[in-house]
Amino acid sequence: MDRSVCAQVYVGLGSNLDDPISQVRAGIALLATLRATQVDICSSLYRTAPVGMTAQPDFINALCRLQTQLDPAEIMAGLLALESERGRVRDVSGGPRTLDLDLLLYFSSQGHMVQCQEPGLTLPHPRLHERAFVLYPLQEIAPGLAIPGRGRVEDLLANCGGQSIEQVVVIK
Ligand code: PH2
Ligand code: MG
Ligand code: MG
Repeated sequence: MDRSVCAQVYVGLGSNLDDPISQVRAGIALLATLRATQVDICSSLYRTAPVGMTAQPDFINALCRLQTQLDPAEIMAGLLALESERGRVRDVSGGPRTLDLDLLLYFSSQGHMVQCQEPGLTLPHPRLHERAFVLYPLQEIAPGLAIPGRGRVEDLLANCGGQSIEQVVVIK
């Protein structure tokens, strides 16, 4: 695939049901099946304490960067279909899930960060800058990345003290 015409997309993976490590590994494999898309790099897997609704099991989180010729809406539709494939049931908002695939950041082939606010699709993801379970793996695979309007990942992480996160599996 010609990378000069590809967008770079960061996707967050999360699971806290039905063998979360296997769910996240399966999620990474499924991302590679998206049309006109390649998985460029994956972070380690992290065990993280639940943020928001705390009365639920710990999560396994990871992050992938994709090279894609799909536009944001197409990627989003693809991610929702993959979540369904892993048996995702949307009952409790922010509650336990087999597999969550979040479109976090979308950089056009010219390197511009796409911003959009539409029902069902907000870019950048509205809460990524305050979540250690996103920022930590982001720092691992894209050190020095700055999120326009928010700042450098390393600086944002400094404000996430108290969010428990532990590296569990390194994928090489
Ligand atoms: N996802 C949420 C809410 N809280 N907490 C952790 N640790 N990891 C998640 O992926 C997560 C969460 C909603 O998507
Ligand atoms: Mg999420
Ligand atoms: Mg989600």
